[in-house]
Amino acid sequence: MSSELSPIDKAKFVAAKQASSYVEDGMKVGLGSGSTAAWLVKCLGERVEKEGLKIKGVPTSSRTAALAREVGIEVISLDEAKWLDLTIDGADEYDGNLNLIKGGGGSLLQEKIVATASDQMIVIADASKQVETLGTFPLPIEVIPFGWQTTKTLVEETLIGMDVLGRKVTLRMNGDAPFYTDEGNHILDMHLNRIGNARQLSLIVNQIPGVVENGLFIDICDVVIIGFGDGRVESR
Ligand code: ABF
Repeated sequence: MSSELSPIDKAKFVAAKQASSYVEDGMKVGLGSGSTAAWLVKCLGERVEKEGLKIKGVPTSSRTAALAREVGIEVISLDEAKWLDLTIDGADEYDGNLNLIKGGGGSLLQEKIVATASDQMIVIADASKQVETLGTFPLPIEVIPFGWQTTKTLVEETLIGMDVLGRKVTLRMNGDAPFYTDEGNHILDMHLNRIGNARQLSLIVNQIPGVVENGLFIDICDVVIIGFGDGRVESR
């Protein structure tokens, strides 16, 4: 599967392949969204076919659910699972403390719920996702559709007012037309460049009326498996 891949796809594949080896028969596994997590689902599908691996998968997006069924993984709801042994998902950024920015694909809410309801969370990522300080990638914030433009203003004014960042915050909707999540909410992208105190920012943003959740994953990730274009894999 890996011989003719581009360097970026090879990096994602080798990280996913390594992570798939952590999955044991009978596990209830949270399955992430995004292209790296799609490689994981494919690797698990190969184990279903070759070893008869039997797991129950809880997808974090409708796209992941479709792919999991396609490769023969039994898909159940989070409520049917009640709790998960392991969640494996991608990320947009990870820092030295294994804190993450996730949600670039618009599934942050289900991803955060599933990751939190797991004994262990493993992130799989190509090496380009590693950052010194979170924030280069725009921070996705999920807001309910009711008054979302007012919520956008509230978020800007709250952050600037509280001088959490001490500089102008630029908020943009994800694309031109409203981007709807699986739950029918909207995603705002907060362009911060760098986030000095991710834990504090996450707590403040989630207190703003209309905000459902944000893409900062603080103290949730246990291991990051990093793939490189030359086929190397590292864990931290
Ligand atoms: C999901 O996939 C999201 O949380 C994250 O934004 C995205 C990463 O996508 P990719 O693996 O394609 O870089 O994990």
